[in-house]
Amino acid sequence: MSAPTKNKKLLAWVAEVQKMCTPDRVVWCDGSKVEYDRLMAEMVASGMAIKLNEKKRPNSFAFNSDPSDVARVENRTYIASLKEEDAGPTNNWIDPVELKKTMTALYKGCMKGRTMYVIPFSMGPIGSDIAKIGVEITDSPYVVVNMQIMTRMSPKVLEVLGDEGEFIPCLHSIGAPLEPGQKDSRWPCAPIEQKYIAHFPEENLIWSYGSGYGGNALLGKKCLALRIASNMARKEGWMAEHMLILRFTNPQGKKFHIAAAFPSACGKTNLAMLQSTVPGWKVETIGDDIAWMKPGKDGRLYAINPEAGFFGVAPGTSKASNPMALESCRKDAIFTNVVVTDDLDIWWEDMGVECTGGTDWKGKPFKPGQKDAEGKKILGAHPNSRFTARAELCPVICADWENPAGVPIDIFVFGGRRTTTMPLVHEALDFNHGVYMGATAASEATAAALDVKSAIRFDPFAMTPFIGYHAGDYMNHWFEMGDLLGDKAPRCFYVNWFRKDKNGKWLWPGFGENSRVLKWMCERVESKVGAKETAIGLMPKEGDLTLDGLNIPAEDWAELMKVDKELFKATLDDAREYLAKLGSKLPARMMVQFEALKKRLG
Ligand code: OXD
Ligand code: MN
Repeated sequence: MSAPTKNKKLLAWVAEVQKMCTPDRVVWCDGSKVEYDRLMAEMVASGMAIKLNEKKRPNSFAFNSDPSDVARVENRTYIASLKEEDAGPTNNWIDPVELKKTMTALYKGCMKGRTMYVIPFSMGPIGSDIAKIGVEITDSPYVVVNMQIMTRMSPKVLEVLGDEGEFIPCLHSIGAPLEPGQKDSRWPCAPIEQKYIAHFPEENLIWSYGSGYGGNALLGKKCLALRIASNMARKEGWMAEHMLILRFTNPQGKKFHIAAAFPSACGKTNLAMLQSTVPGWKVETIGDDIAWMKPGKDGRLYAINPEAGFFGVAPGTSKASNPMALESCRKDAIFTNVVVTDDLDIWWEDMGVECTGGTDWKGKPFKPGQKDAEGKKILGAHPNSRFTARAELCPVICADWENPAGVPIDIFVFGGRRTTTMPLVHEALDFNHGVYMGATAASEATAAALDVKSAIRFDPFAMTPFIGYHAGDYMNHWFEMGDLLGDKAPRCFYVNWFRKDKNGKWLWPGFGENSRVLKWMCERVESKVGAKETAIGLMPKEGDLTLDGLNIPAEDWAELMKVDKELFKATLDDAREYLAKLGSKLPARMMVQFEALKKRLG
């Protein structure tokens, strides 16, 4: 197949990879429907894909991965910067020269018996000055079809790239060469000790080997749009963040744009597609996972969603929790590691619909409610099973979601899952205080991740696994962006939807009702409401956060908004200990904020 580009750098790289990986053939991808249909037909024929019931789930397919290849592998993810101190304590560092040697040995001949696909793609609307072009080379047709949904793939990308343009090379192999006559497995991949998800920040280069799943393999997402982009953003004066973006419009038609960062299991996709319960206020989705933000000519911060689809966690997604996500995958969707029902539709735990039976994610017969020998419920869908859905199918997608100029961000929201201590909402005293709030955002550890000393896990800006450089430098970049934006910087808020009472009952209904909290934030921005100054920040005054129709008893509300200074003080040692791990790169301004908070707590 002749190459559809004259870009010398791209042609040279493709030739070099072809020589190293020795595929049987090379295919340049164009993102077309013909290409999508052909690859799906091939995967159905080989047994890798299951075509779902055309009447129930048009043009949709299900895949089951190998049980060893079901999630991002953080302990096999590397930042191979030239100097170790540039990767910092939150990343796995490895010497780039050594790593290239190891990985080159693995890549040698790794595509034997397979097709090498070349995927030019744009993260962000093609041609937007916030967007970036990447090219992924992969031997996985599953990756190609997912990239068609998650990124912009079209001949226009190569047009914009031109003969001399720059792109981010993303090399991926499942690491499973096929010998002549060898039967392929349904989900070929390499064993864990051969898996590497590697980033070379000085070269803006990504090398991934051995896994075919999610963020390990769809390299536009976490690898490019967060790890490599965060590093580029710092050098170029913009921001690449693990944030959803939404528009909230008030009854007068005034639009507010909110970017929010939450660690996993905090309902990020649900918030991005929230159905407002506040009369006259409307939410529209711009993105559910990643925001790229750049100062505009007017000095405000403009955000785009670099992705074109949602790669959402399936279990728990229901008509009650997120009807808009369900609607987004009503057709043209890919499902990975869910239950395929007897009538060839899909199902997962807490989907809110009945399932009479089917095949579980491991390919075994399944009926909900079955228990294993130890009496534990057998899960039909893997807890990290996913839907890949086109953003344009989301019924509440914002008309401006593909605006190349982006949308101006008014509000940053940080948060985590805390059953105690953190009130429902508080606002930062100023931007630098907001940076401290984001940097010390924490969630309660699950039993499996409980660390001996502390029951809370810090996850600054929900970026721990995605900061492509030293976390101290990253925090400093946040402060510097605040300096640059000055009084045009977004206002910062911290929320906690997960507070419980002494008996373990949720104090806040969450989901659509979270719109009441967002409304208060917007009214703060407009100076329509005042706030009560507390030791930790600014909080709603009596009656400013409307609770009509919620039936929240006064004592529950008081508990939800309580700032227990003693409890807060008890978390300060954990925060100091966490920040100290960043060593000399911890910005001095962070400790200024820490000391000020300590003093306010008395
Ligand atoms: C994701 C993640 O998959 O944050 O979005 O892990
Ligand atoms: Mn994410």
